[in-house]
Order: sequence, then structure tokens, then C-alpha cells
Amino acid sequence: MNDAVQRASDALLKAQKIAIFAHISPDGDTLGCVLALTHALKKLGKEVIPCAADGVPHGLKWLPGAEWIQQTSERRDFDLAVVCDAGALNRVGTSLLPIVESAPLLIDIDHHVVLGDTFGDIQVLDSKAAATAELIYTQIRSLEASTGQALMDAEIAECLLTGIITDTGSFMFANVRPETLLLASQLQQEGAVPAKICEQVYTNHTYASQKLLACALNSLQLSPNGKVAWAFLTGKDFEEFNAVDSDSDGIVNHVRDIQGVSIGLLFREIPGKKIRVNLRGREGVAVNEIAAVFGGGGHRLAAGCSLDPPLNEAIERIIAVAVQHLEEKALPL
Ligand SMILES: [Mn+2]
Repeated sequence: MNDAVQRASDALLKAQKIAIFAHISPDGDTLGCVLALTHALKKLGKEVIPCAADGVPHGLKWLPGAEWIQQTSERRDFDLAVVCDAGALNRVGTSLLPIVESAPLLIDIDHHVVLGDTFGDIQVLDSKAAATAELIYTQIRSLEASTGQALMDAEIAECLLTGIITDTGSFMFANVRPETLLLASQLQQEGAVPAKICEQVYTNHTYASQKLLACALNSLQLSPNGKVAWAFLTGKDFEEFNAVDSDSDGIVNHVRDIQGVSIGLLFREIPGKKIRVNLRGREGVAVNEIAAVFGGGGHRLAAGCSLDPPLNEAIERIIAVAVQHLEEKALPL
């Protein structure tokens, strides 16, 4: 990976106009990465356009530089495109994909490493990193080493620590490594304030999101073996509270966090579209394998996919696969 980091630094320093892309339904990691890299490259005098097809969700609008994020761009004159934390190229979103593809050179920086889905002329990939923010930190340090210019500051540190905190569930997930905690400490020393980040991310819910949580928990059900829990949100629920998609972020964790439950699923009915499913697992399962059956993907403990309506049939189909997955995992090797 070190070689790829150096080649990425060389390409970033050679380019003048750089577009940086987040993934659809953006989270704290993808936006934290895009903005941290944007801050660093602006300091180096680069012209940078940070893009996210779905914009910035309510809970992340406070990120330093969030106002720079563009949902689309007419421009095609970039020297270089960078995609952060996307998992697969099409996850930049259909509206931005042609822009990414028009760039003469493409860098992919990511901790989702899905065989067969890698892309980019330069690939800075590490599936052991808890967040892509860990890789962006390394990249920015490499840019500093190459130029002799100090780039790290409190704003960059805040963006990166946000990525680490959100992708580790505030250091509660199994992806936390000693390196992750050391880096968090380093970022706090650089000026990031963990309490501020957690307050913004976790204690600043919209009214609509709390009402959606109530609807979802009201619909909660358990499989006969008690190991799969699911909840759903209908199009009507979203309508009633004038809620947007990002208002349902995080609800799936409540569905999984039940005694005895190994897999939690949240179904979201989006009128005129496929039914979105968020999957969360506990150690020992691989929910991305379940999502893959339906053309989706993600991490072992957090994944997503889409199914055709109607809702009740979608629920039946995926629960059957989830229950079977647990039976297979329970078999002795
Ligand atoms: Mn991530």
C-alpha cells in the first residue's frame, strides 16, 4: 500500500484541478475524507471540487467545509478524480458517474475491498482500516513528506476523527484496532474535539428522525429462533413526518441491539423505487453475504441491498436467506 500512497501523492501534486467524490447516502467517513483531502489540497494551491450526489445530510452539515460540497458539476476539465470510501465506482451515484469517468486519471481510496469491484488507476486500499479516514490521514502525511509543507490542522483533524467515530460506532465496533485508537488520540492532539463531534452526530436528531424511530420500533418483529429482528418504515411514515431518507440513518442499529439477536434488518419503502434494506450483524455473521444474494454489498457487520416491492414479500425473501445464513454459520467446520 505504501507504494500506492506515494503514487497517489505524486498524482495529486502534479494535478491542478481535482474533483473528489463521496458515495451516495453519504456518512461521516466518506464526507470527512472528501473534506479533509479538500482542505489539504487547497492549502497546496490546488483547485478542488468536492462532490456528493446526495448532498450533505442534516447531521453532518457542521463539518468544516461542508458548504463546498456540490451535488453535481457541469465541469469536465479535471486533471484528476479521487473517490473516497465508495466500495464500488457506481456508488458515486448515476448523476456523478460520467464526471468521474471523464477524468484522465482516477484514484480510489477505500477500506471496502470487494474482489472484482476495485477500480481506479491508483488504488489506495486497506480492508483492515476501520475507516477510510485512516487512509486519508496517511495520504495527507505523505503529501506533507513530499512537499515539506505542514498541512494537518484542527479542521482536517475534525473531519478525519468524524470519519473514525462514525465508522466505528464511537469505537464500539469490532473494526477498532490499536492503530485506530492511536490515530484518534493524534487527531485530538491536532485540535479535533471528540465531545463536539459526538454531540453533533449523536445528540442532534431531527424531530422527524425520532418519529421514524418510533414507527420502526413499533413495527419490530423477531424470527421464531429469536436471532433475526426486523423493522420497517413505509412511504406513509416518511410522508407523515415530512422525513427524508437520511432521517432513518442509525435506526437499524436499534433493531440489531436486542438480546440474542445476531442480525438486524431495517426495510425502507421508497415510493416508486425499490425497497432499501439496511443489514447489521454481530460478530460471527457476514451480513454482506446476505446482501450479495440480492445484488447488494458492504462490510461483514454492516451492509445494504435493494429488493423489489411489495414490502411483505421483500421481508419474507430476505428473512429466509438470513435464517439460512445463520444455520450455515452454526455448522461445525
Ligand atoms: Mn467508511
